[in-house]
Amino acid sequence: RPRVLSGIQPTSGSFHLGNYLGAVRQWSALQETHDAFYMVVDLHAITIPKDPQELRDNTRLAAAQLLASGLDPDRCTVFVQSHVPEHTQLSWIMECLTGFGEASRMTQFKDKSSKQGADRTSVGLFTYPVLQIADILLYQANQVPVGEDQRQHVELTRDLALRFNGRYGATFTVPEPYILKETAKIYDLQDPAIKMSKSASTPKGIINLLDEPKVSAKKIKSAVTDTDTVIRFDEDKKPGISNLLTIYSTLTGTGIAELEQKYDGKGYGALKTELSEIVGEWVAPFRARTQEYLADPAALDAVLAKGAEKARAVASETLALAYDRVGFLPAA
Ligand code: AQP
Repeated sequence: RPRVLSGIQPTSGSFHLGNYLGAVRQWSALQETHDAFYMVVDLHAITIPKDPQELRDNTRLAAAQLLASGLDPDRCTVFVQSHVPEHTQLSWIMECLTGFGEASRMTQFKDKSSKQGADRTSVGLFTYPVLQIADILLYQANQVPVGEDQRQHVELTRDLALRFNGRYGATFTVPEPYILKETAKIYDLQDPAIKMSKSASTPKGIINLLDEPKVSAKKIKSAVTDTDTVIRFDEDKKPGISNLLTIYSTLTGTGIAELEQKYDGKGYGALKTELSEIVGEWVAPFRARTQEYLADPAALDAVLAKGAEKARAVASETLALAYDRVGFLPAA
């Protein structure tokens, strides 16, 4: 079976709808057809200062949400990045192959560092895409299911895999991004020109899956749309309505054309009210399942320990090969 790998940061508690529709939803589908590895990327999370206890809690919370989203540890490998030291070990080799200029061109780094200012931006935030290269190449992943915002990092991973293979001989699988067009980018409800994001969105613009449904309903009802009244998918002229249609369509499996027909002649209010109900109905079992997994941290930790063991078996083999190719003397 082809292999996939992806990860999510244990940043601030709840996953948001962008994380779920853009990435995690595909992950559970892919576990049926692929040899799938999914991780909570706690090493990436500390590129921005984190309270240690919060990080620990959020790492378990992220793992619980992954399982609640349908990832089945018997059908895929779910683990925590820091449990597999090979990630940082391969990352160093990749740092030595990555140009300073090409790392500087990563738009996510440019955006985040320009907001923080040079002195508050860590070197870790700069090298984060290189750690991501190691994450992917260690598992010889064929595909990387992510949202559009991660495309550039996967492209860099491809460049580096080819560079390593060219210099040292065929070693790494060159991965492809796996990005579904319809859900590649879920937009902020208050500003449909930007992606829904923990760090950039205002609380009103972001739907957190673990929030009370009535909180999310209020946000959906005050989502920014346009002054027209026609419900039609048109990302250029009607980005707000198009975003709501995308969310509605993916959560219910109803085609966009069917939704346009259903809401023909009805106002934006009707769409927003019904979408609020759909989101509320969808999150209820998700929230309950997440709480169940959290209620038994020992069982959750055991799932993660087993996942780390499976992940290390693959990662250590790839790292040993890379160390050998680079010319590191084997430890006697
Ligand atoms: N708005 C989005 N639309 C589609 N996909 C998205 N992803 C994130 N936002 C959207 C995808 O979710 C996966 C996990 O991303 P992450 O670990 O970067 O999660 P995050 O830090 O929670 O994402 P944010 O909110 O975007 O945080 P910031 O802005 O702080 O970096 C990835 O596959 C991502 O593409």
